[in-house]
Amino acid sequence: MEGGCTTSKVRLKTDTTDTYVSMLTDDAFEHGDVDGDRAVETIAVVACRYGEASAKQVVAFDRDRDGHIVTLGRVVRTGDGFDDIRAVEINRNGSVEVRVADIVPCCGTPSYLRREQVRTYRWDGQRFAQTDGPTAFGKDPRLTDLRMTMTHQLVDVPGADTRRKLTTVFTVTNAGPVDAAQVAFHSIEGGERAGGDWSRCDPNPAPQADQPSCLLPGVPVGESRRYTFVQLVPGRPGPDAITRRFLVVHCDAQDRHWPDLKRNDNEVSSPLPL
Ligand SMILES: [Ca+2]
Ligand SMILES: [Ca+2]
Repeated sequence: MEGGCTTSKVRLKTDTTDTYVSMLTDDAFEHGDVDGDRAVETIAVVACRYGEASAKQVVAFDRDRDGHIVTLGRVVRTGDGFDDIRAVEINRNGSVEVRVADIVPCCGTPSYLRREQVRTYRWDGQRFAQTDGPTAFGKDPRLTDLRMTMTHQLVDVPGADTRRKLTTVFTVTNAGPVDAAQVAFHSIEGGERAGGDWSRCDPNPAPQADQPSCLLPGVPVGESRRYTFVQLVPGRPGPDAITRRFLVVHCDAQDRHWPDLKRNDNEVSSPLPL
């Protein structure tokens, strides 16, 4: 079994248990002499789907003396530090160049998060070993660590208005290593907007900003910025009011939102149910 995929002793049967088996992908075969015997081998990408993703491996096939197709060896497979195989090519000297990706974007994960590398493998007489290209993805250099703290003030509104005026001040610090061109505040609504930085919010963020409550100019590395939001909230929380999790997210200049290197210090609880 590899990643939930059965790779041997598969039998057809009639019961309803799902058994995931490996099969050839739609990717074109590659042909070339990868073991230096002057005969051409075939390289194929074999995949086995489980859940949303597919486990993939690059396999080299040869022919034995009787002309039967036999497996020469596995070049590489997903799970060895990467999750996807995007392309395969045999280069002029018989090495296999595999374009790998760190993730398989699915389920709302934006595709720009994916990183790709070309890694080269060569048959050493017994197995395929990596001979060129990077061996790891490492930490994504595009991500940063924002931190948020909050102070607030809640005062009665003068006159007949039973509402109260809630002023929240968020201090956002960028612990690095990347400048945050913009910051997106999420889930901070909950009343009538009544001043502070609301008027500075981007009125029309791009879809990749993930529909924040407010998108504002961000915080360079090593610096802090204060953001103030004033809103009029009910004097007594309504029946649907909940303690919200106010969240700050790094957005780049193209409104693309990015994961945080350390997510748990990006959010604070609302000072009252909203
Ligand atoms: Ca060969
Ligand atoms: Ca953080």
